[in-house]
Amino acid sequence: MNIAQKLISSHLVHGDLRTGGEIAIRIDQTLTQDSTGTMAYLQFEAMGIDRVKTRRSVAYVDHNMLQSGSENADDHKYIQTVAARHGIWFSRPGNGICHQVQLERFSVPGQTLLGSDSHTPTCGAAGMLAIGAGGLDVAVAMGGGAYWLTMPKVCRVYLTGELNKMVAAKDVILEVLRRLSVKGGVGKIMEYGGPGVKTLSVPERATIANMGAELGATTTVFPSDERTYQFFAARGREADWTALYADADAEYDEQIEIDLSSLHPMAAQPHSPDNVVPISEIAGIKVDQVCIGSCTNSSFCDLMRVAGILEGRHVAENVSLTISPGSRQVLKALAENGALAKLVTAGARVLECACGPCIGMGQAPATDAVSLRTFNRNFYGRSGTPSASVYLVSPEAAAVSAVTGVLTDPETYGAEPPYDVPEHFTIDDGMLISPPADGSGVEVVRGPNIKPFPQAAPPAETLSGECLIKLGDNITTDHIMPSNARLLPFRSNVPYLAGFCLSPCDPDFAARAREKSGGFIVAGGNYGQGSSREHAALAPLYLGVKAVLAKGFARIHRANLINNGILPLVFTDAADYEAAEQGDDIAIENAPAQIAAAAEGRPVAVRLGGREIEMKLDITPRQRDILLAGGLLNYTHKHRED
Ligand code: MIC
Ligand code: SF4
Repeated sequence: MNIAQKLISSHLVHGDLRTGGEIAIRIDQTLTQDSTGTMAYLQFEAMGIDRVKTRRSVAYVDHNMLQSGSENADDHKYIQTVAARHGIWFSRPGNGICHQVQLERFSVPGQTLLGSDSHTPTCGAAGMLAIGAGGLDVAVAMGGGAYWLTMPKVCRVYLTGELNKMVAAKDVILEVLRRLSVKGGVGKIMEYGGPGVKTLSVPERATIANMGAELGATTTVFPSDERTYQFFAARGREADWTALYADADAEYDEQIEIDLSSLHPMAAQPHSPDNVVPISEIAGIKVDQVCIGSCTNSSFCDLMRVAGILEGRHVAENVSLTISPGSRQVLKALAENGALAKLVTAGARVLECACGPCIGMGQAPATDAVSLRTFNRNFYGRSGTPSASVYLVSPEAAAVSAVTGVLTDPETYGAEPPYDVPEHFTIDDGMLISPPADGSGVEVVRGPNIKPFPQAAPPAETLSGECLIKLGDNITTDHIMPSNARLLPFRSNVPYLAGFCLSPCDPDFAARAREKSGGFIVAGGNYGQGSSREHAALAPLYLGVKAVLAKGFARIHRANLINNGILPLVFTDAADYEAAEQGDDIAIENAPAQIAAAAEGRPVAVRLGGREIEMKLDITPRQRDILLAGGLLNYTHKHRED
């Protein structure tokens, strides 16, 4: 077996390992962060379960950190108290980015992790099966329910050779994105193997696993080997380590090969992580801002390389350089060894250990600015400045360019400064709060910003309305439910957020949806790529959207639509998509019967702008029951009653 098959088969509670079939797996660990967490915990509370049934569940606060009003602090209080009430660990604001802290403190090779954040696969770097999902799926897993998914294909990424100096793990994943695109990983687990793997440390593997999310992959896995052991031992966690390798005769559905020594520094150009070119082809672009950090590139090793490059140099006058360490442990280690002083001396603006600029929480660039970021997403408008051009690069390229003031290929800049990795880090879990043995006495504090979430209802006999908007390919959840510093504080307030639904595509969308009492969305391929945010389904639900008619869907968003009772219908004939127009009348007669028949593989008859067309609703019997029950919460209640 390959590693993915080993991880799945040891957790399988339904189905078998045949590609494309429906499987269910037991979940050992869950994580939430604050921007998806409030909703996940409201949903968990609605399920009426007293204490989580996982081996470990952790609630992080790392996204909504700008307290420019009372909203975020209120949400933090809610999450802290609801966590204590139900047996969940709490990682306090300031302790770090969820994926970095989870990897450092809680990852366990061989276990499963479900997180309400699309970059949860980061822990695949330590041999976990770590999957991102919507809040409702995570709530169900906290209650002991299995996680259901389609058995993915397994694509081996066979690594040979070794990275050259100033070439980084970031360049490996940018190369994979260049080759496969943001749709290339859909329905797949990316499994790294080959002799090149042992040349990569766990933090380097984490960069690669993290950005597997940008391929649309279900997750990414690495073996748990000697290097993994070193990572655990340096953090006093030897006891959590076990070995995990693919069998010598393991088979894979697909394979790509990368010779690490052939790679050169890359950049993903605006506005997509797969718009990748070698930096040498575009070097010289004047840079206004450089941001180093995020769950992709904020490890101790990343920041040590940055400190080495910046030592004795200064940030160019035209550049603002920000650095967000991934965790308090990273920050502390940099403080203890003097690297922090080098960063500050060079003119870096050191920010909190949090997502920060990656999710547009501050540091929006100037109008028309060029911003180099070590992050994972450069979707249109995500930085908070729609006219900005965001390029994704390695920490090395970012640091070198911060000094030169123009986009610079780090290979042209001189030798890579060496640095030492401590054999043992100072361990301080003082910002992690373990839950009380009995939480029944804990009072859950709900601020005024926490509003009830919209709940789906079983489908009506006829679903009818207008095509409210027609969209193109690769619409991200940042388009559907933007998350800038002004909107992120309202993640517990769907009625307010709904007013901004799809606003980057059409500022009048929400008003139109309200005026028409709901309707339908028509879209191209890979609809809903990016974030796991359930709000991209909850806001349309609140606005009365009954179905999305698209050429194709991204995995997590599709599950979020079904979990919230919205039909994800797929065009079987591209001409039908071409012919559709905003304002077309749409109707689906006998909806419940058609949904039931769709689970048997039958097409769904849709009247679209006066034409009768057939669409595909590719659902399993369980998904049929979820849709007919009016969403996952109703389905879960019903199942418990049965
Ligand atoms: C992101 O990177 O887009 C986020 C913010 O971390 C999201 C979660 C969210 O929208 O709250 C993600 O990746 O799932
Ligand atoms: Fe946070 Fe950015 Fe990572 Fe999302 S991608 S978890 S916003 S650092």
